[in-house]
Amino acid sequence: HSALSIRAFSSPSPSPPLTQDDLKKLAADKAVDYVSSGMVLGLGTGSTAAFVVAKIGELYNLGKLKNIVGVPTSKRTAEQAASLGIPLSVLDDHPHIDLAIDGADEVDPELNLVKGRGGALLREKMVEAASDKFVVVADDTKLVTGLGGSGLAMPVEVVQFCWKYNLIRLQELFKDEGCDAKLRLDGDGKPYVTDNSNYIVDLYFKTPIKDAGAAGKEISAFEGVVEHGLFLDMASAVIIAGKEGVSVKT
Ligand code: ABF
Repeated sequence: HSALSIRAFSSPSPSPPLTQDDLKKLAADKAVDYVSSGMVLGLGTGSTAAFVVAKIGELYNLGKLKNIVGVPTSKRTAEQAASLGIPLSVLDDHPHIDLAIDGADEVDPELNLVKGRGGALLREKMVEAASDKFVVVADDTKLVTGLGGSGLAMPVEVVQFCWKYNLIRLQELFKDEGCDAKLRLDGDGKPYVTDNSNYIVDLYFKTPIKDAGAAGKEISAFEGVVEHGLFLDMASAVIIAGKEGVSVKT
């Protein structure tokens, strides 16, 4: 009886706080507003991008998006999109992409990005560089004041041949910035192998990278480096979801 009366007189309980997944989904739904029928779409990789692919699949299956073609940035995304029935293609057949939507690991105030902690940086960079418009979706935990400043990995994809040689060269390159380089391992403690059969060396900086433009060029100049996770001047817009709502930065 007393429990009943408490329920009767208490004010309605506040809605539960938004989880990080709720925020990712909010950003994803907002990004899908940019999608229209007839587009060739770059489909990103990662948990935030997966919400985008799911929404695109939903609208496609409802007949609200017609004649779209998806160009996936990883085998994982290709599997998800195929399971939803989204028609798929590759850059060889669709070298011109209207819009790519993808997540990021770090976003700085100029909309420069660190990407690739999900391991898909090479295909992501190829697809996003071929896109008229590249929209990034993220929750506000991804915002940084300087790239590499989160203390988390800045990935570099390297060929397997003498990977240690390049790991040491990369660490040496940034020794003044207190950089530590580690070969990425999979869950079984074996080297992580990318969709392109390469390895990943993760760079850990103690402070933000001083000159990301110069750093990217220096990393790329090493023979045997395939790609790095600095995505500079590539994003057309970043959709950020936080507890206070969704904002679009351009
Ligand atoms: C892709 O997925 C990657 O570039 C990035 O590494 C990662 C972000 O994943 P999540 O959305 O799960 O944080 O966008």
